[in-house]
Amino acid sequence: MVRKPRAPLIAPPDRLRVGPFREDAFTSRLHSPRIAALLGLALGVCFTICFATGLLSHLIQQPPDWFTWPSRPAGLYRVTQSLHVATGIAAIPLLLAKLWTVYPRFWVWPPVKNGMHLVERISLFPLVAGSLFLAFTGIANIGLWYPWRFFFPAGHYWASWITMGALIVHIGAKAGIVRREAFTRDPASLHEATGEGLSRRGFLWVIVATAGALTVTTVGQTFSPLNRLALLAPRRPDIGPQGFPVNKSALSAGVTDSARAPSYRLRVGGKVERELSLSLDELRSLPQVEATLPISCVEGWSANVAWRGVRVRDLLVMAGADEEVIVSVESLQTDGLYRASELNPSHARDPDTLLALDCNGDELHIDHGFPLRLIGPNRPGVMQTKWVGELIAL
Ligand SMILES: Nc1nc2c(c(=O)[nH]1)N[C@H]1C(S)=C(S)[C@@H](COP(=O)(O)O)O[C@H]1N2
Ligand SMILES: [Mo]
Repeated sequence: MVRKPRAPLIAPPDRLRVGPFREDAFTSRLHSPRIAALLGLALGVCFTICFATGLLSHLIQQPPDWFTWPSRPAGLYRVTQSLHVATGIAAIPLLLAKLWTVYPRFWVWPPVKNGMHLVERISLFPLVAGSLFLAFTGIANIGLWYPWRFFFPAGHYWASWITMGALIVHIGAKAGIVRREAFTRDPASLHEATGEGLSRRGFLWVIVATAGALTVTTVGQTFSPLNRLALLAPRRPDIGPQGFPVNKSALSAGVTDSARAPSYRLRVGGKVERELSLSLDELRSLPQVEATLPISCVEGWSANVAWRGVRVRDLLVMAGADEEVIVSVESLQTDGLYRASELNPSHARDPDTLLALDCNGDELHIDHGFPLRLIGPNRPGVMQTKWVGELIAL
């Protein structure tokens, strides 16, 4: 069956066809559907990985009833969050190149062909604005720079849903052209277009090289063989007191006095048979356990550290807490979003979930959480509470 081409909704008068609306207004051969399709594919892959890993991180930090994040494999969060940040960074040059390639389409004539075309064009606004917003807020967060009033995780999270919704509409509208341009055309057609300046193939190489260079100069913040190349990463995982970075110092958390107070006691309370109150000497006289575990910050850096301390599980058994209990780990810090975190039963019972007294062979530095910090396998850095004062069985 041959479909009749649909008539335009309204036919705009030809005398409006001036400036960028002229037929030959954009001459570069780089504004090509084939480049747009290839970049679109690469962006689709980056966005999907970035969205899935970001969603996962959100679920881990704010678990709904149906979601439980296990404590094993110990390094899984480190991998998913590194992927989130790396794909987000690689998407930026791809996105800018794609916008440049397709922006002449903004002036297509007639501006609206039919209802579907209108929906597709409207969906470009949340797609482009959302992508730019996510890229900007993500990069700013990596640099701990918050030039806005909203709460970063919430804004970044909701923008990602809007962007992905618009992306699905966009993919629906463009699947045919991508199939044709990226898969069924002869690769030699990249040579086809004549004209001056950069070739299409050269343009694609520049973009791939830029995305690659950005990845290589940032991923060393989590992938140690590339440490020395992490020129653009704000954190080097091997630099900081005791050989690894600090996200929040004791001074800025306002705990310098309470953490050093001789009257310091770890309290274990809530739904327990016996409340405990343990001095540092008493904690040191309990069985000490060693574990090498990463700090995996949501901002993409991670560092492996050798920890030593008391098992949370042992303390819960001493206090007579239920096996299935959720434990709130509370800091001496009196305010701040990250002053407490929860251990689900999988994490609370894990033999490597510790309240650490030492790291890399020495007593904890105060910026790493002296006198006592939580460290457990497969947890985001924000949930590795420092300066722990209390465990509360909920
Ligand atoms: N009490 C408290 N603990 C905290 C934080 C905090 O702000 N307050 N920041 C967390 C974050 S975001 C990270 S990445 C890790 C970093 O630990 P480090 O400073 O020892 O590397 O500590 C976590 N523990
Ligand atoms: Mo963090």
